[in-house]
Amino acid sequence: MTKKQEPQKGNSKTDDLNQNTENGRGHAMTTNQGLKINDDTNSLKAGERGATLLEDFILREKITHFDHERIPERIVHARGSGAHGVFKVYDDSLKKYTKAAFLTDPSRETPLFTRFSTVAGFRGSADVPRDVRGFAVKFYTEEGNYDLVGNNMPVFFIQDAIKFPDLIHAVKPEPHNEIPQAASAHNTFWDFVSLSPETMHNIMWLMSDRAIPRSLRMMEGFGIHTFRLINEEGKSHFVKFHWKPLLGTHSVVWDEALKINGQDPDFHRRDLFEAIESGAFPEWELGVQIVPEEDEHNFDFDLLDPTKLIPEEIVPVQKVGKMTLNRNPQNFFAETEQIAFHPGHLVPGIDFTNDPLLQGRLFSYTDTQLSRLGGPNFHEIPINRPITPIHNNQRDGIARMEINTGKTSYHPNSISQGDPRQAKVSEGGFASYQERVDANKVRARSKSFMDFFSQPKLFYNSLSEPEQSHVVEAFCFELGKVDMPEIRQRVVNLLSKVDGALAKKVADGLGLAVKKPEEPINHQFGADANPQDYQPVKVTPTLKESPALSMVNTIKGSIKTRQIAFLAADGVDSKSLSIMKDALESEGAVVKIIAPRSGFIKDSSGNEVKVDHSILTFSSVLVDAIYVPSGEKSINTLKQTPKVIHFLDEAFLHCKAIAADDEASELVKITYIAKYLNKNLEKQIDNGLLLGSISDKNFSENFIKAVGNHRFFEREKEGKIPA
Ligand code: HDE
Repeated sequence: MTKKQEPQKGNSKTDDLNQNTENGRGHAMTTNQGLKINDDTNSLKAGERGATLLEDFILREKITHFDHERIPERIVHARGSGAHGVFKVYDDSLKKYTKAAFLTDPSRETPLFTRFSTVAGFRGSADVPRDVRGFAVKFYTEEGNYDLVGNNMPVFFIQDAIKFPDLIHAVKPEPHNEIPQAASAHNTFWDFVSLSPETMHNIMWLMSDRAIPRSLRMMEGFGIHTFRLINEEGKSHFVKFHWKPLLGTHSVVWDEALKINGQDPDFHRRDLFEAIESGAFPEWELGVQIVPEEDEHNFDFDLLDPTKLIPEEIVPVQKVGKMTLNRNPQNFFAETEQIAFHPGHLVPGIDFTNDPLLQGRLFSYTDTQLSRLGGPNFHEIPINRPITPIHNNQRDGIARMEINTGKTSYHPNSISQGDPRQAKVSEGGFASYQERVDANKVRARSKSFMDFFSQPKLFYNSLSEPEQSHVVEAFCFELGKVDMPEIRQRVVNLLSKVDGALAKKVADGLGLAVKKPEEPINHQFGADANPQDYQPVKVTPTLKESPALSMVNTIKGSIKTRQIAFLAADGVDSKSLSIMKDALESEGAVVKIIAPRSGFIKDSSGNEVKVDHSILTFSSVLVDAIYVPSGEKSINTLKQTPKVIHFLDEAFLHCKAIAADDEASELVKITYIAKYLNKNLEKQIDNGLLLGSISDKNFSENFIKAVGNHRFFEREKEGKIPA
């Protein structure tokens, strides 16, 4: 385990939050009015066995506060986990594009708070449904708060904000019975999708392994929309923002995700919390794709269309700085729950474009806080307030904290000498980018948004074979849960526009045929619009494949923070255990001793070894790899423990690295791994199944390599073992 580091102290946001922290250690208990409490255990009664008295203000205060503890959860992204951190830009190379100081001054360390989330599930739902993940970062800059409110996928389902309530109503539990929780696999979602071809690109990402991340620390982040960077001279460049995790982008497999949600619904939250507590601070590089204004129309898609990405092979991602998450919140509600993000929280040097999805978001995020956080003063909640002072003429409202002194609350005024005054641009005043607009007021969508299929195809073409087959399986699962055949059929028809072979495989899985749709397939247009104006247009894309879209090409090799289960029982060989444990821990991995019972086991030298989890309370889906140390007695006990056999089979099914030392191979031989593959286990099957000896130095090195490879999907080609 990496050594625990002290949380960063004394950055401007930490100091700011400290003003509001409270800790009861060493103090007497009081009411909210500061009165010391003598008895917090018994209410005031008319006699020991008598009725409770209405005058018991201590009881009333306590119960009343309790009755109002809950606030409405977020309409979307209700389930989330967050952490504090810092951002530092590498150099001043972005100066030619932006005047945002936090993006250009390498001497600045900007405090921040990042919240990751699922979208569809309720606040108490599990962490690993098939879903998009929110990736929202609030930078507390010296020029005010800047929020980059993105997702872990680079595109969105819809092109215009006016469809957002429809999309969300379709994916949330169905209104008549509130089923299913945190799942898109149901009629209403796929009904909406089947009638809205613009969803196809994000749907392809949603059906891919990107929708079931291994860890929040191993996800990319994307701002999705095209934004603007504005430099000192007022010149604008288009920009797309990316977050690239230094641990690489990795996922679990679907069968594993289903099981994790039962075994540990807090899987991602726990993983993030524990990594930060142990000092293994997660890191991401901020990347930018910059497009000069003159090149706006040089792409085969519209830069304002949020269902499109700019392939990295066409506009490379420049890595400009690093975010490090280094401190857990002290109180989940006060920080992670009450944080309020808004894509409209800007600083000078960054501005919007006319992406119609972004434009709608600019309204929604403040509006939703009014009911979620109870009024217009949510910016005063400690986690939301900027580190810069706030001076304006806004006043009052529910739960106002600020005591605004002075005789004026309007502008212009003479009584306060005109203060607070407006700031010139040269003083840091924000001035919107002066984009020239000359158009009719219309309810319409641009023809340049009507290519719905070439980027989903690009995404599919760019995936490796196992990734593609996971997409097919995901479609079959999701549509298998749709019980209206006409909806399934419409989705298969749409898929045939993306990729014929994909559509055929999904159709086969569902027992359908691929049919040509007879009617126009886009159903999203106004009552008086000409449907033909909204039908898909065919575009021949410049690129056939974009290798950056496949997780095969992500960063691999590190085993830092990877969880390794050691299966052991009494009599485990002390050397076999300690040599591998030391080797793994020196690379930053986390070893968990799993035994048939809790407490301690005795190793071959008679020493007590602490058991982290009994096999009853643990499962292979919670770890990245498995090692079985030798020791005859231990192996004999494990052989007689059915859950151990299942543990190994399941890890193999999920393509994880497994190593067995000496006689531990005998245990592997009685699993399905041996039966199913029907091969001589003395020989290595793939680089992820290692049957060797701890006395051979290469053994632990090869295991470390195997864990660093993440998964061995080539196993899936041979079929799947029943586990
Ligand atoms: Fe959001 N979104 N969204 N969204 N969104 C919310 O704001 C909304 C969209 C995203 O951890 C809500 O405070 C509309 C795209 C994240 O607190 C709400 C539209 C992207 C989070 C809202 C979108 C996002 C939210 C719910 C279409 C990626 C969680 C609670 C026009 C670029 C932030 C809240 C957190 C949260 C509205 C589309 C990301 C209702 C109307 C596209 C990461 O205001």
